Amino acid sequence: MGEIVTRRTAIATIGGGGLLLAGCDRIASTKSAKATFKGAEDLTYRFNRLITPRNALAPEFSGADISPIFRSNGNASPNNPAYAQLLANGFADYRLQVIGLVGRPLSISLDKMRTLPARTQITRHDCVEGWSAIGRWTGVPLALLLNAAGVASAARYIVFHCFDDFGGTAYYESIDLIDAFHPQTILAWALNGQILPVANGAPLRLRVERQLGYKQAKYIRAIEAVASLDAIGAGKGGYWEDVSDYAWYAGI
Ligand SMILES: Nc1nc2c(c(=O)[nH]1)N[C@H]1C(S)=C(S)[C@@H](COP(=O)(O)O)O[C@H]1N2
Ligand SMILES: [Mo]
Repeated sequence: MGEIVTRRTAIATIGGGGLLLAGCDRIASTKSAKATFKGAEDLTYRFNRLITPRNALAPEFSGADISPIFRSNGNASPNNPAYAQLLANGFADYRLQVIGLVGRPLSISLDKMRTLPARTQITRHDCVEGWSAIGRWTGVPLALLLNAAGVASAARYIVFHCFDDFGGTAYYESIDLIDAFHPQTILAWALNGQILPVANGAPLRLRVERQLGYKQAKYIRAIEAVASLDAIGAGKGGYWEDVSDYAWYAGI
């Protein structure tokens, strides 16, 4: 039962978001049409929240279901000197920054991340471009880091700042606190039992399993707790949301 409801919601979400707009550029370019789509997206988001329990889990699969190859999409190798330097040294000098509206900002090495309690999950990744892959992810629950940092009560979103860029604009994404504290939301450092490859987001990438592929930020440099998304990029909360009107809440 629950699965059917979830699928229907996914279709509604995609229809109200990026794919529909991609097919309707002319209509969407008028201001009022954009406002209507935005309204529909907000409604879909609220509807999803109404019918899906706060901590509903995304489906998990068995080892036999793992895709032989987990393809890479978007940037596959950040074109950034700071990243290249970190990579050349096996990320020994990498520090994940946890900043913004937190009581105790954190700066955590990859070695430290690998000693923290980890969660492993086999899940399906769905990209809006029309492909899916099942992979086994291991990483640190984001909730653990956020609790260690002490998220301030004014915070409403968690923003992910990435090393890679498109035409000079660094990739960024954001999620709300419900997804940030969801048990399957992890900062993955391994894929299919191997150290996370560069093509899939080394050294750390987000897995937020109830949303589409573009929300799964790779090459994470910093995590920032914020009260509003207004000052992040153009204000819609993510790179593709800002440049292509993709839905901010990409529920599946
Ligand atoms: N930093 C960063 N994160 C990113 C992207 C990107 O280009 N840069 N692409 C997104 C898209 S559209 C998808 S489908 C997935 C692809 O993840 P993969 O390369 O592991 O398949 O990462 C998402 N996160
Ligand atoms: Mo994607």
